[in-house]
Amino acid sequence: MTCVLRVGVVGVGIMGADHAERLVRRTAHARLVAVADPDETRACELAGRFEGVRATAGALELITADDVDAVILASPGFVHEEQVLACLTAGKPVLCEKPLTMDSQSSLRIVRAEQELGRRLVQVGFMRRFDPEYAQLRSVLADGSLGRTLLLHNVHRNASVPNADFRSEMIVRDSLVHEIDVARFLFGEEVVAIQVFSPAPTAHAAAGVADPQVAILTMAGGGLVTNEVFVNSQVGYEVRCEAVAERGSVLIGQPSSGLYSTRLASDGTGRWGGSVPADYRARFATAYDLEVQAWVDAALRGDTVGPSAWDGYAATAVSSAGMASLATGERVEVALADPTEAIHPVSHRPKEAS
Ligand code: ISE
Repeated sequence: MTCVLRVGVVGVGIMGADHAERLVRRTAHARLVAVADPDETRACELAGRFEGVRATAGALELITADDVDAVILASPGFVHEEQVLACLTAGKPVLCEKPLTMDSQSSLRIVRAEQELGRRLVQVGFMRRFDPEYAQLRSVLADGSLGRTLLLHNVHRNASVPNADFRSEMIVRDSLVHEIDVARFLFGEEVVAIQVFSPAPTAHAAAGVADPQVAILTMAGGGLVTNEVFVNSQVGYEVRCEAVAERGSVLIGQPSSGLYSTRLASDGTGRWGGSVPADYRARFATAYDLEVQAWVDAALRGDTVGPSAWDGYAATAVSSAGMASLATGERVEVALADPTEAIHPVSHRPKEAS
């Protein structure tokens, strides 16, 4: 058995650079060997921060390279299908950032290609599943002590979005998609319908962008999930979740720090409190570390764990329905393929509550 996984990272934007740093500094049994990006200058700049890492403009060249055992895709969603399929053809484990692809048909092609191959190679980057609080919440709900789960309330706020290209649809496809996966993960069921509401937008959103949005998901067993997604909240990255069950509720993601701090405010009064994380890298640092370590460890064992291609496909199918709902305000049913087409239809399914 190989004891070090040689990894290539495709895409050198915020997440690609973060994963490269993580692989080099904080991941055991992994070695970053190459980074790829169509912007070769940026790729060289990232590679140059580390010893012995090469840069290329060609994602496919990196994926097929002999010295790359496994690949992290942190490229934009519209190139994922081609790149994930290339990893499958090369027989290499791939950790693909969300969304798996831009629409459900292309995600389904990945599910089918993996099934044809006969073994799992795809892990989708829904990192909340690796966050200790989300994992604990799932265990509490799954052990049945609170009875059946009835409701989830998710809050997802970003301080701001990187550019004016971040339109209303992207709030559904790139941001809400995390909460869609959370709903599937915590309920252990598929989402059967979605309705997206657009309240009066904040003055901080680009013209014509519906921000914030509220999306209501209906789960297969009848449970409901409310999701507030607000990507120009100005404040910071706030992500929390409250589950309501028959005999109690559980809230995670409350701001906390080991420090109780006080300070004198400019108006002369004493204040207490901490800071809000600036973005997802800080808020989910532990989750990302655990996610990548689990991926590396599994790849070295010849295995794949975590959110599957089916999970990526199902989330994409719900967000596609969400984009249709955003356009009309109507509730849209989610059509999913036959789950037996997947190798692992619903991963991490909670045990039946007693
Ligand atoms: C970004 O792509 C992410 O994945 C973040 O977690 C999310 O909060 C943000 O809204 C997305 O743009």
